[in-house]
Amino acid sequence: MIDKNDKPRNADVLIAELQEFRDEVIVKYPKKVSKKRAKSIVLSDGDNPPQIQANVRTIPGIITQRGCTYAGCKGVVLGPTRDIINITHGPIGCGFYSWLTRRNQTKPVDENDSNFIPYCFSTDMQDSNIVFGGEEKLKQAIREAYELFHPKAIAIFSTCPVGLIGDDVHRVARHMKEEIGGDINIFGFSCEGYRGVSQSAGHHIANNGLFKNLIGRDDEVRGQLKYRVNLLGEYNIGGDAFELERICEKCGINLLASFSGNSTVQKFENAHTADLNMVMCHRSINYVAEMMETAFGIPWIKVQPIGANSTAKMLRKIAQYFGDKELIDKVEEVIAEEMIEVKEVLEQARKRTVGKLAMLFVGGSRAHHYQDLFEELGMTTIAAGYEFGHRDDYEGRSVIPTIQIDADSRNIEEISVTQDETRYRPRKTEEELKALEAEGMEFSEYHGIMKQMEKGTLVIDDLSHYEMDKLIEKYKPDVFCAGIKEKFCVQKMGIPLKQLHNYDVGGPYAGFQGAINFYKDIEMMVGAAIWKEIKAPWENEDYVEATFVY
Ligand code: CFM
Repeated sequence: MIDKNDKPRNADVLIAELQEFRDEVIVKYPKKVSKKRAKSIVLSDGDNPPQIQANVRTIPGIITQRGCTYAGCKGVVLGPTRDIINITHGPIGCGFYSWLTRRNQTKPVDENDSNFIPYCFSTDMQDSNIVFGGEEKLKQAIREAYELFHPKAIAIFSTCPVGLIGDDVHRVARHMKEEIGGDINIFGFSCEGYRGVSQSAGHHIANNGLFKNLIGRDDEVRGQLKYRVNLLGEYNIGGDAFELERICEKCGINLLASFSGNSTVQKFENAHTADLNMVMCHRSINYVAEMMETAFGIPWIKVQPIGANSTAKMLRKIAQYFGDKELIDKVEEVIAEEMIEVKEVLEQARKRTVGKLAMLFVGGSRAHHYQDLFEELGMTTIAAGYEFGHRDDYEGRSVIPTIQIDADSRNIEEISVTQDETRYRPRKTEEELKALEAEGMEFSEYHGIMKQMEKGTLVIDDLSHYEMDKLIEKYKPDVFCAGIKEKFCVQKMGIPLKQLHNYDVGGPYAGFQGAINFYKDIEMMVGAAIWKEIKAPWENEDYVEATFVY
């Protein structure tokens, strides 16, 4: 089907064709669908990103990449914390499919440190619970979990049926906190799968819960007093957080908490004693950054430690913020040291990667971040998009005031946060902040994916399976980045697919060592001759036959 040898390689030719492609694809849909999809498929335009339709419902019948609100809350934001028992209140499938598939890792400090990540806790709701209510079963599950493990905290996550039948997980949480007594922290999340249009709603609900139930409960100032930072939106997939912890430690930066890779209850409770919040994944955690700034006075900046140059940039930003010569010098020394191996491996990899094409369709931030790594490899991203990003993740935060709030967004609780009476403490004076801004430092800002993409390249929100097939057929990218749902369909078309959610079996990809890993993995994928040999079953046979195995 795909002849990889006759693919057009000239970027200008490609870009000219992209507009045509967009129209061809849209035309194939029924009229109403076509009208709607047209608003989510746009061409990037340098510094003037066009308006894109995002964070709206997927059209029924379209095969989407998206996940559900429960996945965003339980799987994404709270899942990576090792010492909370996360109980899924619902049918067993919801718990099972969110059990370890994301490859978020953790490292207990010693054998007394709790680690519940390898477990799957579920109330395993049955038909009778749906009919007669599941609250008693949930209470029983909490009692059982407490007796077995004596955790510091238990969180309850609602799945779709819980909302439909009206079980009140918050009431159960209060009841069980009283029953168990002591200082156990028990809290619930109304993160039913259907509550929002995607997992993005779950992030917001999780952020609210983090703020209400965990952040700010422990005021003790621990560890070194200088350079105290948090890293928000880093989930330790494939060990990313371990690499970033290593780099911070080497520079003498005190990373108090990452939200929530390799985290613990205590790290969340104590995070408000930091002097700077760095936001890595804007989509999933910008709410926590905003709330912590309002309540405690901690400024936040967007960082992006995916790619060796981007990691260096992040370190320089931290050093610039603290403005301490000692840190500035140390950071430069570490960058110089780390870059030696980075350059060696990159030079080797580039022999096979320069000029190759990539497409990235993942989540709400990686489709952007990973473009830096491809850039370092000399590859062009000709099409990219998020599954569930909002307009600000595409066009930049400046469009936030113009985003229309629809019924689906209103469904998510907005908590009002005010300045903490005793603990609000501006980390910098107005003048200091202004001086930093004059030097080019940007606070509370994210410019989105589109400004980085080459003019004329395709940006597609909530890519459908049909659109993906067409993109691959026409452009024959050298690597397609997406997730497990796309992986084998794409590979059957003779194109290697890199999972950018769980990294397949790879990682870490963050930081300097992560960049090295990525260069090697991508070099191997785009340089392998085997993909040309792959024939999908339908290319050899008129029809595909299968027999049942049971
Ligand atoms: Fe943020 Fe993530 Fe992502 Fe995300 Fe995700 Fe993920 Fe992702 Mo999968 S929090 S938005 S909801 S960076 S699980 S670690 S890879 S879709 S791009």
